[in-house]
Amino acid sequence: MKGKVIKGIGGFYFVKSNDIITRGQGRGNLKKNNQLIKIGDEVEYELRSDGECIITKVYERRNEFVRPSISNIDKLIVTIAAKSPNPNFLSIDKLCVISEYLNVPVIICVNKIDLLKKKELDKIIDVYKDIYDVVAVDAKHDKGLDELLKIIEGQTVALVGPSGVGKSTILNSILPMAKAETGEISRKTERGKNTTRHAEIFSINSTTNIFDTPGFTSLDLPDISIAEIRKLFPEFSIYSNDCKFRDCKHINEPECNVKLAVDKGLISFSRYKTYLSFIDEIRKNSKY
Ligand SMILES: Nc1nc2c(ncn2[C@@H]2O[C@H](COP(=O)(O)OP(=O)(O)OP(=O)(O)O)[C@@H](O)[C@H]2O)c(=O)[nH]1
Ligand SMILES: [Mg+2]
Ligand SMILES: [Zn+2]
Repeated sequence: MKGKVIKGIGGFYFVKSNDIITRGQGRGNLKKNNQLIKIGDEVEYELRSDGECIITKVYERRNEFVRPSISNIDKLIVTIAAKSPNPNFLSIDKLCVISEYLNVPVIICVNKIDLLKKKELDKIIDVYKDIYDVVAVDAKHDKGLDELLKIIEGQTVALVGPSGVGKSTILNSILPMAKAETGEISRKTERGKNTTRHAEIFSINSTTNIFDTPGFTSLDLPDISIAEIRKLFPEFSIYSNDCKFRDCKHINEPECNVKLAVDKGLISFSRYKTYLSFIDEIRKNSKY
């Protein structure tokens, strides 16, 4: 039988097929390495006499993420809080770069807009509004979710982002029957407490699905070279054709049109700073 893995807990997976959910485990080779089955996987499974199932095969994935360990999504909702916790632009941009690398479109969802003045909020939105779809919401008070719903209608999307930004609250606001657990952020550190422990897929309607995922603390860049990373900043592309050197890396080459665009404020300085620090990170990790 064919089904979809919608949740995994402690070596058990929950496979959904025609609205029936069966608990099971991976067979042999699949079982040895839990990472081999990801939430979102289309799988082949066999029912056992005790009502549980054995997953025998994972079908080819359209795409797969390492962290969170999910697969087969149409869009990634990079979720941030306007405040508490404050946005960490490096980790936001890392998620964007990973998604670009996998060819998965990004939506930036700024939550907790009730906690920040409009002027301050616009500074965050301005960094992304010309690059990605940006939605601003206040999930605690059910504001702005209609626009998010419009963008994700008919698709399978995943809420990802640091602990405490409100991913599970957004899910509950869209789908109250999800009843996902939410947790206060720490007053002292202003960080979330890793309330959500497992990725899980929730169906909003027959064609729209949303993954809630655990917050993360650190992420690795995809395994790419310095020459490749610039392609993962989509806003560079319209300027880079006019750099003097065709292979310009936009670091300190003369007549670099990307740097010029940064100086003119046409490319966000925050994003460019991220770009330079990703280059450093690749250099440090490179074996050569
Ligand atoms: N003021 C305000 N608080 C919010 C909003 N959305 C969520 N919160 C609060 O933020 C805290 C964290 O929310 P969660 O939904 O648990 O965050 P999460 O991203 O799922 O966190 P993890 O599961 O740990 O990754 C809770 O106390 C929520 O009530 C919002 O729009 N405004
Ligand atoms: Mg959560
Ligand atoms: Zn350049």
